[in-house]
Amino acid sequence: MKSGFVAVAGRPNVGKSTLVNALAGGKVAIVSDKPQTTRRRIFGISNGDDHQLVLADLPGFQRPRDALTEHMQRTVDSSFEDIDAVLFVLDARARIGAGDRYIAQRVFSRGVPVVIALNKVDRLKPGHIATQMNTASRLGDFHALHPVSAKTGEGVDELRDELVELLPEGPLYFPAEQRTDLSVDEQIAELIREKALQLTRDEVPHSITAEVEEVEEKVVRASLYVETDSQKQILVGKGGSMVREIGTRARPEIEALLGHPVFLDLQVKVRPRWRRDERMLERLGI
Ligand SMILES: Nc1nc2c(ncn2[C@@H]2O[C@H](COP(=O)(O)OP(=O)(O)O)[C@@H](O)[C@H]2O)c(=O)[nH]1
Ligand SMILES: [Mg+2]
Repeated sequence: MKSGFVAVAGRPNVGKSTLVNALAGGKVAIVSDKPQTTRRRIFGISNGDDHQLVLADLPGFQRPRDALTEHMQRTVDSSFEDIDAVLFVLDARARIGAGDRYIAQRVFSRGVPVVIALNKVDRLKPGHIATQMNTASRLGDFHALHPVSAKTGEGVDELRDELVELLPEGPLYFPAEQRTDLSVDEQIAELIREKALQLTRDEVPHSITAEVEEVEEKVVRASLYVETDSQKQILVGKGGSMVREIGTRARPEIEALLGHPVFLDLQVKVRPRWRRDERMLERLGI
């Protein structure tokens, strides 16, 4: 039995969470095209007959601007302790540049093998992929480099095999059927936040957080928090249309998670400056 921990590093939006989901074989981390979608460390667990690969999906490296981003960066730093390897994710569709080199400085100095995943190669021309692989290979002394598409699954099995190879012999750290370390309540809150992120833009996504109040037999009660009244108006929408749409999108995934139909009671609330509120951040597990 091989088992161990791999930290997933990379710029925001390169597809770290999508790749963790693909490697874990199911949705554990929410995904959006908004930066800061991933706010806390989430374990995505790949279980096989001969392995348990625990991937730490992380917020992107960033310069802290408030208590929220400071907590996020602290999470990133501490997640690099006691790991067996780093999975360094790059976006094949973007220019590999200063942002990636900044992260390379941090990941290649850890004394653990670094596997590079060049993500989003779907629908890219082979010549372009080759050029990007060449650029990626100059970022540091990597153990292996895999072109993958987290979206289509291309190259993901090979990448998983490579990572499992790097793990030591070890025990099961989680029950073999478990795919994440988030509680069911936390997973539901994340799914609701994902839908809210998909439907909002500009500064609003940064100001949204979600919390589950209660999961009963047939009802899930949850709240979306924003920081100002005008953000609340946006999230509620005309005659409640926006919050209804968020609920409509989230409910099927919540039902799949719980295994039965539920009514989703979703309220939008204002909590001024929650991003600077240490107690709120602690409550949210950030
Ligand atoms: N075309 C394509 N898009 C991807 C792929 N992986 C992720 N994305 C998209 O990239 C965006 C950011 O993904 P996410 O996993 O949230 O990135 P993260 O910030 O690094 O965790 C989302 O819109 C994803 O749908 C991929 O392999 N191909
Ligand atoms: Mg993410």
